[in-house]
Amino acid sequence: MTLPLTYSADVARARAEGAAIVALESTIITHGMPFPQNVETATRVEAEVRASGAVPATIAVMGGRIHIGLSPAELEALGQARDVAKLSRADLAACLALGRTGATTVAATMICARLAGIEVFATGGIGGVHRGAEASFDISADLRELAETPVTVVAAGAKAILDLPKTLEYLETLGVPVIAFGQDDFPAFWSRSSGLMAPLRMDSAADIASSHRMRGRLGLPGGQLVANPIPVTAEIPRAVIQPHIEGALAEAAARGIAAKAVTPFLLQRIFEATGGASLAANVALVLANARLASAIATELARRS
Ligand code: PSU
Ligand code: MN
Repeated sequence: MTLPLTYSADVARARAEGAAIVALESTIITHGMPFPQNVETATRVEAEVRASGAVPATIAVMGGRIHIGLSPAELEALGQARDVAKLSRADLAACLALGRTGATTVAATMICARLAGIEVFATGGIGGVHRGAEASFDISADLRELAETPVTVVAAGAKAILDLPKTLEYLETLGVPVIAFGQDDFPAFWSRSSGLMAPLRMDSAADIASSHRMRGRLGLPGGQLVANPIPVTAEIPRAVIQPHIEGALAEAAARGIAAKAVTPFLLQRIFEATGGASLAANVALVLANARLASAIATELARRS
């Protein structure tokens, strides 16, 4: 049985040459940002990876196949499509088996990246433990994926729509290394600090690459979460973003939004409430994550 994988020409070439490749997710395109900013951002992120010396591989399921690397036309079509399925670990096989199309979350993108031999993945924010999880049990499958699948994920931490202390506790329980890049604090997406200490700190891509390889040598499953703070110039202070987060959470509760719809609903509401500000910050942090992920992938490729 061959895997239902389709590589773009660029990614196929990079694989043959052993060049650095950075995986990129597609749920951020379909459920994380509005059109047309989603397509513009995805295109800029790919360009940033290239400018940093690596090859971008945006991952999505289309027509029952896992696409590793999308053409500009495919990216545009995905960004404009309505009601695209959001695929996490639980949804991936069914979507493929039934010949459907869907966007991959952090968890599903990690699974696909691993199948394609890609070790590094850049995104904006990961899913986590939701506020009120003690009642709702809403904990993103992204966390367990980090414990299972050997891909280093570069994100700007997690959004304060989540319960960040519980998210860090849960990652510790799962044995996932959480590495703040260049600072001691765990970043909170739009803000550089969550007010919580990250369990680990590293200051170079080389160190992150070394610990990625060491986990493999030890036979430990799972990857690493690299939490890269948003650039200073793009930061939105916690006090400014907090009321918008509270408003979105209250509305989600009042409307009974649940399960997979929670994260997209909150992101959409916060975009609307903050206008251009949150979107500009989001774009800046994804670009910064793309640069760091490219540096890590370059280190890993050099050592292979
Ligand atoms: N958090 C963000 N932006 C995003 C997501 C999360 O700040 O776009 C997306 C990612 O694809 C992530 C998914 O993997 O939402 C998590 O969804 P859930 O909480 O339903 O697992
Ligand atoms: Mn959930």
